[in-house]
Amino acid sequence: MIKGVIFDLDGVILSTDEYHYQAWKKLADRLKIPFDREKNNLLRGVSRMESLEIVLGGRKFSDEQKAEFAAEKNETYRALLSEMTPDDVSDDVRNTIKAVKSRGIKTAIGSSSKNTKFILERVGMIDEFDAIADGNDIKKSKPDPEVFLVAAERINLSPSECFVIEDALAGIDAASAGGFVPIAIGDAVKHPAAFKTIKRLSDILTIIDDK
Ligand code: B16
Ligand code: MG
Repeated sequence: MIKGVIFDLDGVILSTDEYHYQAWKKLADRLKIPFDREKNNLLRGVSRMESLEIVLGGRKFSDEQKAEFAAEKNETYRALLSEMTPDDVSDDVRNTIKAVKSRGIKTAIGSSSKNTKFILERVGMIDEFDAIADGNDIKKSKPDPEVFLVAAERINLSPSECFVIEDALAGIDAASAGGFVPIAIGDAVKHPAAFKTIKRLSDILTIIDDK
């Protein structure tokens, strides 16, 4: 039986994945590096510095320049985030989290983002989950399972008792590697290791009730 649901943040709870895209696109355009939505999909769930390496595509820059590029992207991203309000949370997401909790199931966030708490504060969801594990808690980002293992430990559950909801291929890899039950949404639905694929978050309620 499922006792916990660990939600990814960007691209699952919120559409901040679009802001990541816009911020990387702005940097890539400035550096005259080709960047499109397909390439952006490779950045889902991956840490900021690893994402930068993918954006740069092997072009040579010093570590100092790379640190500046990452800071520049984060500044653009944070400016977009600072415009967010509770209205950015969809009714489907709000109602699903409420319905999961009403079944006595624990909830957690498992995100690679170091901006997780800033985002959750902006949209008024900082107290919504039983636990938050994010990019500040881990050494290795997805596809390593570390962030989900930290989240599961914080809600006192073992991986096999938890769903992990992910929009990233790297996130499904991470969930599988950690022994979680991976549920895919968005770009991740093409991953063959997904236990189930969903179109909208509320679809997990049927899967929970069937399992
Ligand atoms: P930051 P998630 C991930 O969040 C994003 O999918 C990924 O695109 C981003 O590079 C990563 O967080 C780090 O984010 O620069 O804010 O620390 O999908 O795991 O919630
Ligand atoms: Mg994501």
